[in-house]
Amino acid sequence: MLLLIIGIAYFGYTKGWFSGLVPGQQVPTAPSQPTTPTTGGWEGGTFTVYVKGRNSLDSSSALTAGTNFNTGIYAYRNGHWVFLGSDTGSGVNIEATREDNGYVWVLVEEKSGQYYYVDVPTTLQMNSRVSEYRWTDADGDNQKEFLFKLSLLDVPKPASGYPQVTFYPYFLAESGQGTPANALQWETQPSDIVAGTTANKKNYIGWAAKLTASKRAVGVYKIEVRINSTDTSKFKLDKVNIPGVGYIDGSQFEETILSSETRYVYKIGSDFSDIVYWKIPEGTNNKIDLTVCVETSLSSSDVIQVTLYVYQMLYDRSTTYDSDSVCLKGS
Ligand SMILES: [Ca+2]
Repeated sequence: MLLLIIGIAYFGYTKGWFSGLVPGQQVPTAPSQPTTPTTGGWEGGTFTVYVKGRNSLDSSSALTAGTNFNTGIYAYRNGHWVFLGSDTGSGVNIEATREDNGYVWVLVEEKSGQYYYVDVPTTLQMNSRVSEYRWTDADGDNQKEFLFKLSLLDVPKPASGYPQVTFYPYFLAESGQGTPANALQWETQPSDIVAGTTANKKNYIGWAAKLTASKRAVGVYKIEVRINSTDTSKFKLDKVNIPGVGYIDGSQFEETILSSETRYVYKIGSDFSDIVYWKIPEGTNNKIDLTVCVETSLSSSDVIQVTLYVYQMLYDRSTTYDSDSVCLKGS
């Protein structure tokens, strides 16, 4: 047995299993992310950067920088954002320095009257030169926007002119298109329900919403259910289906009992970076399931009214909501 252990130990030693344990021997560490390109040293230089917008839900649609959305190219130097230039549709020459380490940041944000949300996941997926983004205020207007980190490393030098890089930010067309009431509409407004007098009866209220047209999206930041009663022995919010978030248990809503009603609030987010976007791609059913399940323990004369509120954030951060009510009756 002892021989076996010594044998394994010796074998392990020859394989370097214990190299990190030997005093004085350097422990190998994972290489840190290179800040210079592997082929030659990064020296900076002038680059022509093109920013070409695309519609995530409409591959035939091209969006022009400066016309359909705002953009700017920034470097992050010594803790400060430095504006380098902006493409207005035909490319812009920017000068990157050695300290930029081969990266610049492309700011992308909505433009007044153009009704587009920035689609971050699709932008990351469709640009091999972009691996991360930030949600920050780089242009100093006290509002955050998305910035995508664009690699300038290993860009081939053309026979003439500057090395060229094209960045494709993706966008979602906002459903309202300038009319907030159109951003979200009811697809199904259920009739009142006879819940009966059975205790803990589960009542599924089959609300559904729709967008004005396919190939559009709406940002949603809050869901609220209001019940016109304060007697919580008669009802319980069981579940709410919130597309893009989940079939959320009523216990995850914040309950507030007011003088004549009880409110349940589920806050999804507060700005473009953390809200959900309900999308209707072309050829898909324009129906957004918002089923709400309320448990009731009613007497035959009870009637409680349940109202669903859906709060939306439009392309320009303005907000709107839709609501609809259904009564649950004891008989
Ligand atoms: Ca800003």
